[in-house]
Amino acid sequence: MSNDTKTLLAELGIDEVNSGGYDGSWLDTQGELLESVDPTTGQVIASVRQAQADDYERIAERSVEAFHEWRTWPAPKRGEVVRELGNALRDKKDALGRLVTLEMGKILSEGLGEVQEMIDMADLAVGMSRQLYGKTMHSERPEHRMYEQWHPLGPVGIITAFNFPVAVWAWNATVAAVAGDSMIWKPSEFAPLTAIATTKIAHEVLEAHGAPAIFNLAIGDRIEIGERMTQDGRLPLISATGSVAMGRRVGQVVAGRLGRSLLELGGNNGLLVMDDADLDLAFSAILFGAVGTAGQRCTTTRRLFLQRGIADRITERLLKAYPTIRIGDPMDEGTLMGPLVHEKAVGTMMSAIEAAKTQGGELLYGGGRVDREGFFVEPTVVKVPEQVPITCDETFAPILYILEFDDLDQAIAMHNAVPQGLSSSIFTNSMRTAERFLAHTGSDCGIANVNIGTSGAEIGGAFGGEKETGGGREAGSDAWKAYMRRQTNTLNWGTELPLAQGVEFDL
Ligand code: UN1
Repeated sequence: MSNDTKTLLAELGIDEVNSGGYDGSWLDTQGELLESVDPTTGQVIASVRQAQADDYERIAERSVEAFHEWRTWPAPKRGEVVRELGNALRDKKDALGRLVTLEMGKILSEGLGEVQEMIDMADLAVGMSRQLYGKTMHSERPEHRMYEQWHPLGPVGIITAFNFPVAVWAWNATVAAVAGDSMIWKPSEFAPLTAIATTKIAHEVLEAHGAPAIFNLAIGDRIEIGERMTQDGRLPLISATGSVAMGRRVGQVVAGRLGRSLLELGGNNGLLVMDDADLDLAFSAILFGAVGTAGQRCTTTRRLFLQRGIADRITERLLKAYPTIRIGDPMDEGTLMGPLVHEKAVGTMMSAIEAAKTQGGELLYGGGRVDREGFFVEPTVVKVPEQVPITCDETFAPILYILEFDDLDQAIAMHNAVPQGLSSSIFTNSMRTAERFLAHTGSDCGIANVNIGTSGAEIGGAFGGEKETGGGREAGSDAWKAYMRRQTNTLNWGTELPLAQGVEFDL
């Protein structure tokens, strides 16, 4: 391990072996050792002693206690704590961003961007803490008042994926905190160290403000922690990010106990380029969308729809650019693409490429593994004659499928003919075409952009998608409502008791 890495881990309080459970203090967990592997080298960075059932029980109990105290704090006071969390993240932005890069392999600029996303969320949530508005209605009865209030909901279960190991926690945690909730975080088993570092930062902020331990952590396996959390009636909301298979399970189990789930699952994002588009803009967006984060964003551009008139020009330009993409250590300045997260992801990518070939796809670029240590692959371009089974799947890897089309209606139909519905975009200079794409008969996704790529959404909007993407909305806009319970109040300040709907009931 380099001295730089040692200094980094020391700065963030990461030891050689770390506890995987936190409930206000770090638990003496006894579960199996989980190794965190640097995908750039394949070497172990540090290990985590996972939480087990009894640890989980303790964490859940303490989270309920923390909730009971935290909900009595006025929302703007809760906002002040979240402001301090944002400031603490500002102080640690460089170190935490580096740890994200080290542990999951996204390039440093994106690792830092991820921490920036947490800071932005904290700022947004501070504002929200004074804007948890309910509506006032006009009662149909005289001398009555009707209104709604939003109350804290309870301890929230947060399940996150490796690809945005800390930003997605912040989408949930900052909003849940101002909403008055405590939480239990089950991070990805492929990014446990960033979760520990984040929890340590949050812990200091809570301590400094005498706040209860609302930001709890349970690192452990799917059965021991994930299932237990999903089945736990003490958690009224489970917010989960990850695969469709995982979300289906979480959704079913939580629905079975009539709890709420907020799901952010797979995407299979399409980008349309029309003949009249600004091709320079489109080209840059495709490159970032398809290659950024080594194709491991849920918003990654996976399907590229090119109108016939410009299809060859864009394809040739991409094929010239792909060989110049600098693949390497994500920590090095100038690297554009780091490794995939683990060996299994490399295998999954290779199988998808094979499937594409047997389904009529023509491999235009890449398709292989890069011959070096770690989990590096070539960014890949495959041209497919039409939508085939593999283009309907989300493969978490940098494979871009090119499809050509004649007219917009045909492109929209192909675009929507997949089970997922997260992000989408169109490049055009025609106002009519743009509006047609954004209309109810256009893109069926939760996110639809014009002259902007599919990935890299700002936090101000509600993030999430339709169909198998799960329907959840996180981050900005009114996504906070998922973390609170709505109460409708009707208050009679008169001397009569008129009944609604004109019902008479007199003795
Ligand atoms: C994810 O991949 O789970 O829009 C989230 C984006 C990022 C978030 C991606 N802001 O690409």
